[in-house]
Order: sequence, then C-alpha cells, then structure tokens
Amino acid sequence: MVSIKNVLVLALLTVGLAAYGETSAKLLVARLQQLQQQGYMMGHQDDPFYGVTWEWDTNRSDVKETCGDYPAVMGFDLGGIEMADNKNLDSVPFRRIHDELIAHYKRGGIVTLSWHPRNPLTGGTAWDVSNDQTVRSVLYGGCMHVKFQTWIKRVADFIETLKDDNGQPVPIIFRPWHESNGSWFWWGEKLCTASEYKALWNMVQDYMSGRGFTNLLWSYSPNMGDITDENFMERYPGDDRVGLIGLDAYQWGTEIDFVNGINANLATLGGIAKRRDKLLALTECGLKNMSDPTWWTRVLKPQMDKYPICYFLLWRNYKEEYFGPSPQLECAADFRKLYAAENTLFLKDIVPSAKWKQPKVKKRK
Ligand code: BMA
Repeated sequence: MVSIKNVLVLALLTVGLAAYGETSAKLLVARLQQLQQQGYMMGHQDDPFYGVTWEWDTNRSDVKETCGDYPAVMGFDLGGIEMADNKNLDSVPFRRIHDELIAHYKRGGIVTLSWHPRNPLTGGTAWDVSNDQTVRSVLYGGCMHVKFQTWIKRVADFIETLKDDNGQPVPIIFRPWHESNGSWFWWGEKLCTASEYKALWNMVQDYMSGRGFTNLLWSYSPNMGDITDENFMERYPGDDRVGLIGLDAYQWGTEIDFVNGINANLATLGGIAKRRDKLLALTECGLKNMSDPTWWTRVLKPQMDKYPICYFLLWRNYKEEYFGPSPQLECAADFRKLYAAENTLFLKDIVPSAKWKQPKVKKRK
C-alpha cells in the first residue's frame, strides 16, 4: 500500500534531487531510500543464467520458479572482462550479462555489479595472494600500472554499453574491491597498506568519473568479522566516494557464531551508515547448499529485521555451491515463507504497476 508518508518522502526527495541535479545514481539512491520504507529487497547473484538443476537456459530463474516472482535485485560479476574474455570467471558470456542486466532494469529491477579481476602481477586469479606487491604494482609508478589502466578501461567500456531504450545509462550499484578486511583477494588487508588500498579504489573511481559516468552508486563492503568503528575507517574510501555500505556475511561455521557475528557487524555498520547518511545492505549472504532448510526464516530473517538494510543478496546457485532456493529442494517451502512476509520485497513489490517507466534523466549541460 502506498502510504501518505511514502508519498511525502518521495516528494521531498524529488525536490531535494532537483536542487542539486539529477543523475541516474542519485535517482537510484532516492529509489532505494524510498523502497526501504516498505522493507528490504531480496537479491540473487547470477539469477537468470543457471540454477541448481539447469544451466544456460533462457527465461529461467530458480527464485521465480520457487516463489513466482523475480528477485528485486540481481547481481552479476565482471571478473574476466579485464582480459577481454568473452565469458566471466564463472563461464557466463558477457553478452548475456549485458542483456540480462538491461532486461532486469527494464522490468523495474535493481542491478549490482561486482568484480573479481585476475591478479595483474602474477597472472593468477583474484584469490592469488602469493605476492603482496600486487596492489602497489598497479598504482602510479608501479610496473603493472599501464597494463592495469587497460584493465580498468575494459571495465568502463563494458559499463558504457549498459543503456536503456532511450540511450540513458542504467543505474548500477558498483561494488569493487570487496571484503578488504579479509586476506583472500590480492587487494586484501594483509596484501596492501590502507593507503595503497585507498589509492587503488580512487584510481578506479577517478577513471570512471573521468569517463563521465553518473550512473554508478559505489558500494563498499567488508566481510563479516571483527569490524569496529576504528578499523572500518582505516580502509573506508570516504564519504564522497561511497554511497552504500555493505556487509558480506555467510554462515560457514555454527549458527550461533553467524548470529552473533552478523548482529555485531550490522549494528556497527548500521551506526556508521546512519551517521554518514549512507545506505546499508547485506551485499552477499547465504548458507552453503542450504544445509538447514529453515535457515532463511529462522536464522537470517530475524537478524535482518533488526537493521535498516535496503537489500540482501544471496550468492549464486552454482550446482556445486548454491545459496538460493530451487523448487525441488527442501528449503523451497521456507523460501516461500520468506516471500510471503510483509517486509521482504521482490520484483512485483517494487514495481507495483506494470506502467513503471524508466526515469528520464536530464542531460547535464
Ligand atoms: C565465489 C564462488 C566462486 C566464484 C566467485 C565469483 O564466492 O562462488 O565459485 O567464482 O564467487 O562469482
């Protein structure tokens, strides 16, 4: 139901936006803030490409086949685009990422991009942490700087192709250099200093700004762990550089550890987001292979209900490691319960009318 409060919030946001110029990223922020009044959105990584029992079909979605609706948020990964590969690190053709991302936007959904680039110094994967000079090597003056500029350009060239029917750029939650407090990616905590990490972030962001992109909502997401106000700020790129603060939180161990960890972290990040006027989200989450079929409503939902997150994104349904639902799994019933809850938003909840229109963004002079 559209409440008077929601209408007022939207009106105020519209006035506010008009005052300092609209970009599609600012409109996306306003839309996320508005939707948050109703609850939090459900998201799924790689939703339209493959599921627990199928791969590479078209017009399929494990989420839709389980509950009858698409996720509100779809996530896609750019890993491999830097090498000019045709497929990403999980074998998804970039052509399909392009098409499905635009299709989801056109049906009224929200899209987010992550990036697991290969290691530019060693030639290994994003997880190759064998050399702690990698970040330094791509910064100004580093031996891989020139090569890495080409990598960034390829990312930008792909993003530039993501346009709607009117030729307007699709607004995207862009989430590079994630889980910086862990040390499993070459940009991780033990692999670079805080100032090197921030220089890496800034280099990519400044390049994108230089290309004139105004459709990127920058998302910074540490991984669940020992996060304090102080250690968060060490690598936080800055209020002028981040629009959304996220948490990546999986239950790899016991339920109690997960519940304690996610509460501690969402309380900390929620406080930081509130004070700095940023959006908050669970940018990745899940329980591997849904080993507990009631996990979503019994374990995850009660925690999410306590914090002002705008979405949660379950990671991909790869057959060997899946985090979302699938109709034939035992957890399907629990997912339908999650779907039926008032405060969980799926595509139809965020696009109440078939008449949803792509917003017109005024061209900047
Ligand atoms: C990880 C795993 C990997 C995958 C990567 C990028 O969490 O799912 O199998 O390659 O994400 O999608």
